[in-house]
Amino acid sequence: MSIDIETETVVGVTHPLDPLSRNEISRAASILKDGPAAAESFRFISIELREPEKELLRSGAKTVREADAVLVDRAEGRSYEAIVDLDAGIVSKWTQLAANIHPPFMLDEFAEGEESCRKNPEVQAALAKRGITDMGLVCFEPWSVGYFGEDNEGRRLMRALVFVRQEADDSPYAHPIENFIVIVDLNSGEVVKVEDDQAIPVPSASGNYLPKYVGPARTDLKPISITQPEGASFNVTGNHVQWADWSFRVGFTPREGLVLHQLKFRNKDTERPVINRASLSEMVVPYGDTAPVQAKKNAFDSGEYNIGNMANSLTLGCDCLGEIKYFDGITADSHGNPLTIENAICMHEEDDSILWKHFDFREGTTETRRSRKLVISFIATVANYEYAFYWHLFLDGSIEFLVKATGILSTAGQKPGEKSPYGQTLNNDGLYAPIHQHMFNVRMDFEIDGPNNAVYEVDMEIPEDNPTHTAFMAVDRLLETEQAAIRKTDSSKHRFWKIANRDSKNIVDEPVAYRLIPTDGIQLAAGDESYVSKRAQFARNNLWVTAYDRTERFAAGEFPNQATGADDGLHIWTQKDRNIVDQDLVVWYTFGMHHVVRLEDWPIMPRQNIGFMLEPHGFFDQNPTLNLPSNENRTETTTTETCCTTEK
Ligand code: ABN
Ligand code: CU
Repeated sequence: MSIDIETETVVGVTHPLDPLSRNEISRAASILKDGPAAAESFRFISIELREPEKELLRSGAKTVREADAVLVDRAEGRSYEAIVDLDAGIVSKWTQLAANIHPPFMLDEFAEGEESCRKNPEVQAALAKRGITDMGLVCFEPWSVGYFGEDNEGRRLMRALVFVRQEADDSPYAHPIENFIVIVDLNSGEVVKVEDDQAIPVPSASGNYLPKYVGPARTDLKPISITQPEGASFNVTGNHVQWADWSFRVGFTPREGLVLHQLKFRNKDTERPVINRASLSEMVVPYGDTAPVQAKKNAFDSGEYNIGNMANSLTLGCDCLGEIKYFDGITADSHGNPLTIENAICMHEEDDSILWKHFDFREGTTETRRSRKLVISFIATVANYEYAFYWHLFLDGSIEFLVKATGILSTAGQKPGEKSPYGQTLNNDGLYAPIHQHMFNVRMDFEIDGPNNAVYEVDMEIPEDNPTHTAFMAVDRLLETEQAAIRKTDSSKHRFWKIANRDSKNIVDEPVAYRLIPTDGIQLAAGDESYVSKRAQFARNNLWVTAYDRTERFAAGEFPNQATGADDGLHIWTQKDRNIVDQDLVVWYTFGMHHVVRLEDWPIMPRQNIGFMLEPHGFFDQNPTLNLPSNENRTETTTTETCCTTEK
């Protein structure tokens, strides 16, 4: 047996849940090119691991390495799904998708689409009429055309928003060319339409944030250095991580970015399953402005653009601080070549202030224990915005999913002197940023002490018999079917949801459980009749629970790009109204940020935190962290006292 120093895996041994290696991606592509995708016109949207069936994995039986691939034949404009058996070297399934199905953008198409616009004579002439002639400074932002009731004749289309920089590293978002849109056929590269409506002077005031524009940096902040003289407390073997009582496997897909598999917590020498698989399943960013260009802005950053493909290579000291373990993200370009996003995932420990404390005022003694969290994260740039996604695992069994939204507002132009009621005017030069929402859905295949779980809604209730007028209590209500489990947050009832295993009881004979604290539990503001709401029905409600089906992966469906929303997604699957009591079930939580823009969000937005918590709720028999040392952070002490224990 030999160990690869770089990856710490046993050479030649791959866990069935490990993402495809570069070699496996190349092999999948060449098997397809030698088979049904031989024509030069085929492009690869994605090539990723086809995860083995859960039951097969659980049984310990040998699994086959398989790839799921999505392709488009640019010549005929049709898309295909393929399964490639990498062990046998064959294409085991090849399916032509319906003509109205349009897979996400490929990475290469961002640049290709922009180039198609830039070199088009009609675009050049229309911009020249607006006084814009230096095409090198014009930015065509490659948004999807979305769906607004039109017949696009089966074409995959890009709807470019247009901005113009004043010099190469100027921020384009300060200078929108309002009422100017270019529609491009992504397959042919043809400019299909130039929408050149009422010209508004392009705002010219700068929106730059680079040091060379904003001047010298302040010098009063002293360095904070994070040191872990004995190294980090995690052990990593390949993609398997063990930290404190937690263990899990790290995954990465083009669509979701970071995936956590087989998350378990060791308790009294038993590895207890908590979540089998957790990931971002979809996003939508709808804008509330009715202005012609703005009303069609609604980005499904996962399903339209494959947010994992847009993951950044992270940098020590900037994106992550401390003793870091990085994982690469491996994906494919449009020709099926493997593409490594180096250091796409960062993992490190962070101090987290106190975990618990008590000062015994009678005895004059104090016990304090510090909290720390394991942070596993990735950051994606989706044109103007950055989204940093963090899973936080805490010593007491709590889990947090946190999104930090930063980057640059998607802006619009108005006549100088006017103030759109649909956004925040940002300067006196015609620039504003429309109101919008950032809606996220996280899919969690729970497995609390085993696959069969149930979900309760817990509300505060005031009993009728309330002689003291002080009564309130928490009342559990079992959610029995998929329809009954389509729920909204209700802060007036202090609502939360509990995922329980009714066959596994705690010390007081109650089902062990985790609770989902529905913070940031907002809903879609766009009306139900709007196209975006029909496509993003997952965001009309906060909680959805489905009976496990491996084909139900993404909240807005497998292929939401240009989709109507009538065929796929949570709202369709839950029409089956399956039983979800003591079943293998999946919990989907929708949360978000209602972004009423403020001046401070310009020219670059200080991060806004959005997320939710999962906390053990009777999962343990008592606080599981009594065994924490009191002196772990002591540096030097001259007394016999440790810093977190003071005895009389
Ligand atoms: N945020 C919408 C988007 C994503 C990728 C590329 C262009 C636009
Ligand atoms: Cu925003």
